[in-house]
Amino acid sequence: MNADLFGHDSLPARELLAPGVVLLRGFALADEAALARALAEIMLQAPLRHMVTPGGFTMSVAMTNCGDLGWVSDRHGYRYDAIDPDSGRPWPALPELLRTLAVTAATEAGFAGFRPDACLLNCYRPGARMTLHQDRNERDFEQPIVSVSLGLPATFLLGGMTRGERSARVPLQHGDVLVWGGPARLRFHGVLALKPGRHPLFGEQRINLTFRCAD
Ligand code: MD6
Ligand code: FE
Repeated sequence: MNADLFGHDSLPARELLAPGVVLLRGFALADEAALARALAEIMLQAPLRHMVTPGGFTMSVAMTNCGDLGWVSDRHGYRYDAIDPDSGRPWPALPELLRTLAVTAATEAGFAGFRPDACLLNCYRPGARMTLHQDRNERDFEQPIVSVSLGLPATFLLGGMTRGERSARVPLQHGDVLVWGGPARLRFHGVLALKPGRHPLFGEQRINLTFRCAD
């Protein structure tokens, strides 16, 4: 076994899960402390909130955004907006550290030329989950999505092109980065209810960052 390709848990550092879905295990670990500081600052400027779906349900995942555009949901639908509806101000800027991490991960996964202009922060407390969905509010589906997992582990559901298809279960750990694009860009996906636990740096939660090119 090659120690450079395989981590201590013997799983490959880079794995093609499906065409267009690349898991980069531990890719964000080196930046964990700086990421924690950057995220705390963003959440001070734009606090986490539970958005409401167009159908009137309050989401169990708490969210906020940074970047030129932020993803928002309310009774009118899903959209990207330059203004935080809770404050009436622009979203916090995308920190260079986050942009570099996302662009480097995309390139590493075979998606050179990623231009992230939006970063959605998802915060899961125990019991919170994300039902199966497609990400289709972005303008250009040629651009990938880069997803960074921090804190408690979770089970990601990798579905097919239709909602009814069986999903694969992908365990995601602190520091893992999932790059999602090309033929996979419109696949259904979700996250199972978070199990209780405590992470040394992030506490009793999982934070997921999804970097997108929305505009
Ligand atoms: C999450 N992720 O991991 C939710 N979307 O908490 C997503 O919804 C997602 O990981 C598009 C591409 C990658 C993702
Ligand atoms: Fe998604």
